[in-house]
Amino acid sequence: MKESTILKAYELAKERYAAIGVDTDKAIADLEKQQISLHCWQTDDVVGFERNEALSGGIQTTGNYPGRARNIDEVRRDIEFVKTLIAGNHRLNLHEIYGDFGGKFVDRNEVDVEHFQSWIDWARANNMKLDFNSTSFSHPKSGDLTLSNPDNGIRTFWIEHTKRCRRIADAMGKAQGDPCIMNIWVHDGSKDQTMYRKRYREILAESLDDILSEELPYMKSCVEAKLFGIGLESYTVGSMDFYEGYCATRNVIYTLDTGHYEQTENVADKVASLLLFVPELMLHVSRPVRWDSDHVTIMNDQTLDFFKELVRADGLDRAHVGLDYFDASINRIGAYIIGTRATQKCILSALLEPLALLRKYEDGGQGFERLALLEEAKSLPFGAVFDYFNLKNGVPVGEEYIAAIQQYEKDVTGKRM
Ligand code: RNT
Ligand code: ZN
Repeated sequence: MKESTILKAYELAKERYAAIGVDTDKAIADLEKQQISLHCWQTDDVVGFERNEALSGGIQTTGNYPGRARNIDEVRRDIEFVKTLIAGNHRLNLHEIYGDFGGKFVDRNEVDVEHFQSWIDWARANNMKLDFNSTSFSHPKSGDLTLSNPDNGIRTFWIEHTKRCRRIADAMGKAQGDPCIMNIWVHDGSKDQTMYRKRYREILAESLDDILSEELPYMKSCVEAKLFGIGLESYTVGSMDFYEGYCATRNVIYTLDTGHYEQTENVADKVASLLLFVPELMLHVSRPVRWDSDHVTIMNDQTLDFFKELVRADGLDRAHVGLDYFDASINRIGAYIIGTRATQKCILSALLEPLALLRKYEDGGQGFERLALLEEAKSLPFGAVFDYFNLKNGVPVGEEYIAAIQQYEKDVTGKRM
């Protein structure tokens, strides 16, 4: 697209938004500051470098589009490419199974900072900060229960793993001069009815208390709630109620994955409640289709509403934005870009909401005016602002990135057999 056209369109959009009290330049500046934690696992279908085996443990990737990253160099190369197509400076979210194990088998209870040193160096060289995740799925000891397992041997194994992961996250945070956010998600649950709903939750709380008792100044821990996992449909130990209570009583960050709730539930509505009782949120922006399917994030009503609620609750500063989806049925790099840019679009849309005027109407009891402005705001020239944001940051505007990804497929991912 011609630069002058984008600039012209932006000038008109700026004027249009200003008329309802919205400063587009400020919205763009705020969006530029917003880091998104890119989930490394979209590059390789959540396989990692530990066993090179398909994913198991409550989650599943579907599709076999060619071009999966098969090793650490390919993951890094893909992320470096992804960065060239997204405006702003983002983070990389690693899972423990993505360690640099140097061809050796390193079990989960043996993992150490040394296995992530090359990631720390790579991140510094690429001007990226790291976030981290313990990995309790895809392992012979995963079974149905990890941190909530009554079997002491298995439970201790996973406690040790998670404690080690926290120390690795701390080393990452120290090296990057910015806290590394470490997420704990365990798939623990039951396929069929259990007579021990309370017991497993008690054990999980005990395990987490033990894990989180170690003071580590350069990292922050968060725990992820979920509705159910595949093969564990009847009961999830770490349900939403469990983690809400846990986070509120222990002052721990709550991980809100947008795919982890009932399909008819209004996930956006949770933001303003959670923010009253938990210190911060870690977001896993995803797209459930009929279930927690981890489809590529798009700019749909759910995601738009979600970020609007976050901005309305003044919560953007208290939320760590991360992505969590894994689509193996289309070009994986394309999936990455679509989801990241869609997330940015939703954040921008939230930042461009004429909130002051909407609230003025609400305060004045002017329900018609509020609804009318909400409706009109939907067709404001949002796209012109997003195009300008990308142009300003030197990345492809609009659909231009399709060609760039096709080229990368020709040169790189398409050659992976
Ligand atoms: C699973 C959780 C979890 C994982 C990643 C790979 O339902 O959403 O966040 O997707 O840790
Ligand atoms: Zn998630």
